[in-house]
Amino acid sequence: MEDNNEVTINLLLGKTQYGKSSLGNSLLGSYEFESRIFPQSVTEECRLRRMPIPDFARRMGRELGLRLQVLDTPGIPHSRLNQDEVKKRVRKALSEHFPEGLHMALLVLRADIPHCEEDNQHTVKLTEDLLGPDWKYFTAVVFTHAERLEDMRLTEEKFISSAPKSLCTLLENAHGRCIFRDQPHGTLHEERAVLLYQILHFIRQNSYQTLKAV
Ligand SMILES: Nc1nc2c(ncn2[C@@H]2O[C@H](COP(=O)(O)OP(=O)(O)O)[C@@H](O)[C@H]2O)c(=O)[nH]1
Ligand SMILES: [Mg+2]
Repeated sequence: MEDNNEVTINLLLGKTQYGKSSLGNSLLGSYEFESRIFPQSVTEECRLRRMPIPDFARRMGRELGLRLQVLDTPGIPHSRLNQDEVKKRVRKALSEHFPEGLHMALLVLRADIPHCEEDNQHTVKLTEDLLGPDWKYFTAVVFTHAERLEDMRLTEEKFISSAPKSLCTLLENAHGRCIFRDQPHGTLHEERAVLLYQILHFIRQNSYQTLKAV
């Protein structure tokens, strides 16, 4: 934990239309990133938003503030940018905005569509490419559209045990750090509290270390 009792998180990675920008808004508790259903990629530039959350918690009699930083990124594949261009933009944003490194990258996947071997291998390669070999210690998987689990009559545990091998390997690599996110209901602030609680738990488990981008 930094001296000023502040932690900084996150980078959002994942495919177009998987819900990265929408998740970023929930993390910030505010509609900061454009997020909508659309036949083309909506996000083209990396965007950083900062949000101070005063009095987030108390520790040893002291108020603990949180300075949240969320970096939204264009997805891969992208409808207008080639893969190298997206990587270039993400790398540039990482070095510009996180010179001290980042606490947690969120790899956004969807719970409502099948995960194919090739897709998952590609996701791992991309994450490793952008974050380096230590990505495994600093990445959590977020499954959006998890409200559909009910339609599949699956619990979160059953979903994971029914997942294809490559997805299980991906989750193992991420040391089992995984969050299921439902269609946002309730207020953004309520969702933020739930998400931050889980992410801060992962960050605490890492003793607040940061990953320096490669
Ligand atoms: N039902 C449902 N819709 C979601 C969820 N997450 C995101 N969406 C919707 O999916 C659409 C695309 O989201 P967006 O954040 O723009 O995706 P991005 O391309 O990854 O940034 C938006 O209409 C979101 O409201 C979720 O967990 N459940
Ligand atoms: Mg987006």
